[in-house]
Amino acid sequence: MTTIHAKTCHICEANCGILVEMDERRVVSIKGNPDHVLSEGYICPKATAIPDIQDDPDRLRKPQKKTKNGWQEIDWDTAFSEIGQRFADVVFGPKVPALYLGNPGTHDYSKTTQVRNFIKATGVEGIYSASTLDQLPHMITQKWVYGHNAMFPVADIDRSQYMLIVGGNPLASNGSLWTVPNVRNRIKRMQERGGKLVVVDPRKTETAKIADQHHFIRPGSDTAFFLGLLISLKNADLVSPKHLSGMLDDGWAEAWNAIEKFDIETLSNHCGVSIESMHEIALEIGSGKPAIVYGRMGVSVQTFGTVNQWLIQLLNIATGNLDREGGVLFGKPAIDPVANAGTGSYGRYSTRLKNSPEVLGELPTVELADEILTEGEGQIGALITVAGNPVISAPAGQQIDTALESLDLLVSIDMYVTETSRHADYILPPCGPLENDHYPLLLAPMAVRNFAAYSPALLERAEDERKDWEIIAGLTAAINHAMGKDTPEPVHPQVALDAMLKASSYDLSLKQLKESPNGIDLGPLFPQLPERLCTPDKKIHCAPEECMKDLERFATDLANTQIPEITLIGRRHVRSNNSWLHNSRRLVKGPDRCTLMLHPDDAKNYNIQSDDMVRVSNHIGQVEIVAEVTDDVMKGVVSIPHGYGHARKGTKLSIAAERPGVSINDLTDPAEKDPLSGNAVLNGIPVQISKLEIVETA
Ligand SMILES: Nc1nc2c(c(=O)[nH]1)N[C@H]1C(S)=C(S)[C@@H](COP(=O)(O)OP(=O)(O)OC[C@H]3O[C@@H](n4cnc5c(=O)[nH]c(N)nc54)[C@H](O)[C@@H]3O)O[C@H]1N2
Ligand SMILES: Nc1nc2c(c(=O)[nH]1)N[C@H]1C(S)=C(S)[C@@H](COP(=O)(O)OP(=O)(O)OC[C@H]3O[C@@H](n4cnc5c(=O)[nH]c(N)nc54)[C@H](O)[C@@H]3O)O[C@H]1N2
Ligand code: SF4
Ligand SMILES: [Mo]
Repeated sequence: MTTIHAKTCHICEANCGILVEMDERRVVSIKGNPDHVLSEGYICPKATAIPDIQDDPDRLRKPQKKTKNGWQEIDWDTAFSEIGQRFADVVFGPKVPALYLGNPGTHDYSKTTQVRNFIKATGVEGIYSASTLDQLPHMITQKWVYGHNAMFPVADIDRSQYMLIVGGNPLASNGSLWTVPNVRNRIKRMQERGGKLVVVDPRKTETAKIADQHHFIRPGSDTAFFLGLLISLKNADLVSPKHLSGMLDDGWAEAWNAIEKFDIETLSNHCGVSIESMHEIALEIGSGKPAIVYGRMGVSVQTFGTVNQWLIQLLNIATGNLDREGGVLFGKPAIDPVANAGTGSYGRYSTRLKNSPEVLGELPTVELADEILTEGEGQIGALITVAGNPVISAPAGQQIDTALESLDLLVSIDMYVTETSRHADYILPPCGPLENDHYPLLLAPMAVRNFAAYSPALLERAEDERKDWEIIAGLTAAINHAMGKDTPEPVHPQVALDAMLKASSYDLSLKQLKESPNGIDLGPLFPQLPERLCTPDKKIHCAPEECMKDLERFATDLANTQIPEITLIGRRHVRSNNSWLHNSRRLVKGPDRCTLMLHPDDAKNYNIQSDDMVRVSNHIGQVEIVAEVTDDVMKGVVSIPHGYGHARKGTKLSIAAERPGVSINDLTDPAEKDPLSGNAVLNGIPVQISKLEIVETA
C-alpha cells in the first residue's frame, strides 16, 4: 500500500508543491501538485531527484573526523565537544573565527531560526556568504532607495503586458529573487494576452528562445544599456512617474542631471545594443501599459552591480510601473521581514586587508582566501561552512583550496565530502531532505502572489542523525560551553514559526497551515506605497550618494574601456543546481553539459570545432574543456556553466566524478568586485582560448 503526501520542493526558490508517493520509507514517485496555490502542478526535473539525495550511498550519515588514517565516524556529543574546544582555542589565540553561509541555507526556515544565537556564540563580526556572490546589489539598493534591504520589488507577471528581462534566465533557474513557479506558462499567458517578453543577454538562452525579442549585450556593460534606456525615455518625453510623483525625494532631479550627461551613442557602442533597440524598448515600457524591468544575476555580478540595480529602480519609477499592478510590487507575506527585521546595516566595520565595508552584516567572499592566508592581527584561523561550497562557487577556487587547507580549524556542515568539506577537520552531515519540514520563510516575500505553505517531514530521522537546525543548536551550545558562556534554550523551529504566523497581519497559525497541505493563497500583490516605505521621510530616495559616486566611476570606465577579444560568462541548466546536484544519476544523464559554448566566427578564428578540446586560460588559472560551437552565444563571448569541477582529489561524489567537468571559478578573479556591495564579478571575465592538440602516445 502506498501513500501520497503533499510537500514543498526545497531545492530552488520556486517552492513548487509536490506529491510524494511513498511505500514505507521508499519514494515511489514525485509529481507536481495540481492543487498547490502557487505552482499549479508544475515541477522541474530536479524535484524527482529528491529521493536520489535521500538514498544516496555517498551521503554522510554520521559526523566525520579527519585523522591520519582518513575519515573516522564519531558520535555527535564527541564531535560537538571537540569542535567547541578547538574553536575556543582559536578564539583565545591570536587568530579570529569566521563563518561561510551557503545558498541552501536560505531554503531552510528551521536553520534560520537558530542562526542568530549561533553567530552570537561564535562572536564573528562579519559573515562571508553566497549572498556576496549573488544578490547583495539588490539588497543594498533596496535599503538605500526604499529604506529596507528586504523590500524586493516583485515582477507581477500574471497581470503584466510587457516584461524586459536583463541578465536572468528563469526558464533554467525557475526565477530568482522572484518566486515564480511555472514561469514558462506565466510568460505564455502574458503573450496570449498580447503582452511581450524581451530578453537582453549575451547568450540566446532558453528564456530568450521563447521571447518576442532578444538582444545580445556585451558582458559587464549593462550600466550603459540602462542609462541608454533612461535617456531614450527622456528623449521620447515618456518620463512619467504618475502616482509615485509625490513620493520622490530631491534625488530624482539630481539623478536625471547625472544621467543626462551621458551620450547615448557612446553608451550604445559600449554595450552593443543599438540606439534604435533602446528607443523601441523605451517606447514599450513608457507606453502606459503595465510593464516590468527585471534584472537578475547577470546584471548583479558585475563591477557596477549595485548601480545596475539602482538604475532598474529608476526605470520602473520613471514609467510609473513601481507599485502598480502588472508592474513591480512589494509582497505582503504572512511573515514579513520588513516588519520583523532591522532595515540592514552598512559600513559599521570593514575588512582587515582591503578595508571593504560590511554590507548588511556580510563581508565580500572574494576576500576570504586572502583573509585566511595573510598573516597578522585579525587573520582567520577557524572557519565553519554551513551548506556552502566556496571552492567551486567563489572566484579563484584554487586559492580557496590552499586557504582552507591552511586553517587551524575547518568545520563543514554538509551531507557530502565536497570540494570544500574535503579540507575540513570535521564534517557534520544533516539528515535527508524528506526528514525536514518546510516553510518558505525567506522566499515568500518574493513570490508572485502572497501565500503561506507548510509541509511536514515525511520521514522520521534516525536516532543517531541530526537536522541542520539541531547541528547549529548543538554547535552553539558546545562553543558557548567551551568559552564559559551560557546558552539560551533553543526555541524549537515549529514553535518559532507558529509564533511568527500568529503575529502576522493575516492571523494565521501553524495548525491552520498543517490543515492546508496545498498552501493558503493570501491574494495577489497590491500597491502599498507610501505606507510600506521604510525611509525616515517616507520618500523614495532616488539618488543614493554611493550610487551617484559610482556613476562617476562608470563614466571614467566608459571613457577608458578596452574590450577584450574573448570574455567568459557562466550559465545554468534546469537539471543542475549550483554545485550540488551532480550526484543524481537521473539528473546528469544525457549529453555532457559542462562544455565551452563559443560562436562560429570565434571558432573559425581559433580553428576550433565542436568536440575539440580547448584550453581556456587567464592570469588566474586554466581549464581544458570540450567545445560546443553555437550561435546561441554572442561573438566574442564564451560560456562555461558554473558548479562543476568535481575531479578534485579527496571528494566523495562518485556519480559526479564520472563526468567531473571543470570549474569556471578557476578562472574568475577575486580582485574584481562591485565596490558598493562587495559582490563578486562572475561574468565578463577576459580569457584566452586555444585548441588543444591531442598528441597520440603509443
Ligand atoms: N562563476 C559563477 N560562480 C557562481 C555563480 C555563477 O553563476 N557563476 N553563482 C553564484 C550563486 S548565485 C550562488 S547562490 C553561489 C552558491 O554558492 P554556495 O552556496 O557556496 O554553493 P552551492 O553549490 O550551492 O553549495 C551548497 C552546498 O551545500 C550542501 N547542501 C545542500 N543541501 C544542504 C542542506 O540541506 N544542508 C546542508 N548542511 N548542506 C546542504 C551541498 O552539498 C553543497 O556542498 O554560487 C555562486 N557562484
Ligand atoms: N536549474 C537551476 N536553477 C537555479 C540555480 C541553478 O544553479 N540551476 N541556481 C539558483 C540560484 S542560487 C540563483 S541565484 C538563481 C539565478 O537565477 P538567474 O539570474 O535567472 O540565473 P542565470 O541563469 O545565471 O541567469 C543569468 C543570465 O545572465 C546572463 N549574463 C551573463 N553575463 C551577463 C551580462 O553581463 N549582462 C547581461 N545582461 N546578462 C548576462 C547569462 O547568460 C544568464 O542567462 O538560479 C537559481 N535556480
Ligand atoms: S522549479 Fe524544480 S527545483 Fe525548483 S522548487 Fe520547483 S520542482 Fe523544485
Ligand atoms: Mo544564488
